Amino acid sequence: MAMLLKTDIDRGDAWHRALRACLPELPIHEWPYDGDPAEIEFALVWAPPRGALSRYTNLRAIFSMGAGIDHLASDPDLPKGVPVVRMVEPGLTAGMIEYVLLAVLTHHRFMLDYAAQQRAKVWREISQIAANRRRVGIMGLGVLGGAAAEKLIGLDFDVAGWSRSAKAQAGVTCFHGQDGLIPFLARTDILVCLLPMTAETDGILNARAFAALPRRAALVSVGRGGAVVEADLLAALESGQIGGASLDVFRQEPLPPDSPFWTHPRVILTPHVASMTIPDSAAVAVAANIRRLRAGQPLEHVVDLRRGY
Ligand code: NDP
Ligand code: OXD
Repeated sequence: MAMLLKTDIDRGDAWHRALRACLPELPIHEWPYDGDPAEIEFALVWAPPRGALSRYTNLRAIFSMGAGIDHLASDPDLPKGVPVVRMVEPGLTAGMIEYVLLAVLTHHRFMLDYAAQQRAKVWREISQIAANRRRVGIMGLGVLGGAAAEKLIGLDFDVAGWSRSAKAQAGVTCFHGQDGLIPFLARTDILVCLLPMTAETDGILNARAFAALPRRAALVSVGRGGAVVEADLLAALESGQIGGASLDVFRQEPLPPDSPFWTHPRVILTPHVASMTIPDSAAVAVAANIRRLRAGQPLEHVVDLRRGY
């Protein structure tokens, strides 16, 4: 039996090396694989074409190469009854913590304003605000949101989180569900969106949500672009309701060249790189899960496809 590997960016060699070190007994076949489909027991994939996994009739698990599984859940021909496992691994978490801290500190310390002043050769101090007076709100208090919250608390920010179900995390003011959304937004100066893409989160950051934030709040969008209604965000940036945004994910990726976000002076834009799965640490996590399955134990981090994450 073997594993089918379809990587995100061109990192096939790194994945082969990492997987071979952790699973020396398991042959790895890189996509596209023309051999016997019956050999494939596991798939570790990023964004396979629709229907492509349906030919592997002996699949026991599909491992998403990323934390998000929308690239799989959107496939109507995904093999039925095969567990889909999202990526939870320390390298991916560490990268997201770095990006969220970088973005929150950028807005907290007025770096967009100072960049504009630099372009205009203006020497002017803006009054600093203590971190404990800055209210950061994290939408999606899961593996990544929870880890980012912990580090922000370490920097003394006033941190809240919003999730689907009720949660408790030390130092975090927790809100949940539809009833908790507007009160959560109303106390948030810097909003970090780390929600997965689901039917419920589609377009959740819309004009109503932006209006609920304090004036000149900042947005850090790192979950999925579909959460943001881009026209509403542009309008909120134009009106000054949103003071600045760090945008890593977009409804259409790559972002079309005519998108106004490319040149917006109040936007910092990155090409969906807030974090990346790191082959060395991810292979350890995938191998541990495969060993659990072989030992007759339940797989960890299996997603609920009906819920969408
Ligand atoms: P988790 O599944 O651990 O956490 C998801 C969180 O979102 C949970 O707290 C969940 O609530 C909450 N949530 C989901 N749906 C809703 C809803 N309708 N209302 C309120 N809260 C909701 O995921 P991860 O933290 O591992 O990853 C989050 C997302 O980050 C990924 O799905 C992916 O899209 C994105 N990502 C982006 C990357 C990038 O480079 N830009 C890199 C990696 C991930 P509850 O706790 O109640 O279940
Ligand atoms: C992920 C991503 O879901 O990189 O891991 O977007």
